[in-house]
Amino acid sequence: MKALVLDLDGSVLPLQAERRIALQDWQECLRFSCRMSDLDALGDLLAEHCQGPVPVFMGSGDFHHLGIPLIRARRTMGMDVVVLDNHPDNMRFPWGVHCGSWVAHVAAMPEVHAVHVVGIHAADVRLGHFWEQVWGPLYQAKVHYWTVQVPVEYARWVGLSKVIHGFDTVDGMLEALDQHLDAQRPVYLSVDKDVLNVEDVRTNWDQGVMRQHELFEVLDALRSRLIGVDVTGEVSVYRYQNAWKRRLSALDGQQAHQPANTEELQKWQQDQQRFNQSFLARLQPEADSLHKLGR
Ligand SMILES: [Mn+2]
Repeated sequence: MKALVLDLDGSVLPLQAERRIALQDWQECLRFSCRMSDLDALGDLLAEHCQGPVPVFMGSGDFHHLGIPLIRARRTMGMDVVVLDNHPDNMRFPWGVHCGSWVAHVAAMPEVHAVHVVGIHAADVRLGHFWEQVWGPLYQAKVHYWTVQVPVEYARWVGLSKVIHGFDTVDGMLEALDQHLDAQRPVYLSVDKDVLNVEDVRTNWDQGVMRQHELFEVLDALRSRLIGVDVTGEVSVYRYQNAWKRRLSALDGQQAHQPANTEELQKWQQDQQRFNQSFLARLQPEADSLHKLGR
C-alpha cells in the first residue's frame, strides 16, 4: 500500500512507495490554524484519495488539525483515536481550529469512543495551564491524557484522576495504556513526532521523551485493528504572510525550535525520512518482506 503525502510544506522527503498531492497553495490558509470550513473543503478535495487505511503524511506538526477530515473520512462506530504527541492538542482556541486544539473536535464525533493522547511531556498539562484545556471532553471521559514525567497529581483534586494519567516511565505508560484499551475497538492512530526524544528526530516544536523503538511497539500493539494512520512532525520553516498567525506562532515559542541553517534543516529532514521509511516498514511488515523478496 502506497503512503499518501499531502505536500503542503515540502518537508516530507520521498518515500519508497508514495502518492503525492501538491497542496503548497493551501499552506498559508491551513498552517497553524484555519476555519473549520477550510478543513471541510480539504476533506472534499481528498475524499477520493483517502479510501482504506492508507497512511497519510501531512508535513509539520503545524498541520496536525488536518487529522479532522482524515478521521471523519474513516469514521467507524465505537472507534478509539490514539494520538502520540508531546502536547495535549486539546487547548481552547476561539478563532477556528488550530494544531493544538483539534482533539476536542474529534472527541465530539459520535462515532468516537475516546481520544487517548499519549506521551505528553510538555508543561501544557501542568496545573498552571489547566484553565487552557477544553474541559468538557475530559469530564465526559472522551479525552484521556497519558503523561510522562509531568506533575499531574492535581488531577485528583479537580476530579479527573480517571482521565489524566501520570507515569514516571514511557514503558509504564504504554503498559497501562495497553491494559486500558479495549482490543475489540477499531483504532485510528495519529502520530506527531514531537512525542519523540530529540536524539531520534528533530521537529519544529518542543519534544517529548519517547524513543523510536517504544513508538514502534505501540504500532505493533495496534496494527491489527488500525483503520487509519496519519503522521506529522516533519520540520519546515515558514514565514506567514498573515501577521496574526505570525504573532500567534511566536507566542507558542516556535522560534526556539528552528534549525540554525539550511544544512541543519536538510540533515533533520533526512533523519525524518529514515524514520518514515522504518515506520512504514513496521506498519506493513508483509509488504516489506515481499519487497525484499523482489516481488
Ligand atoms: Mn500535535
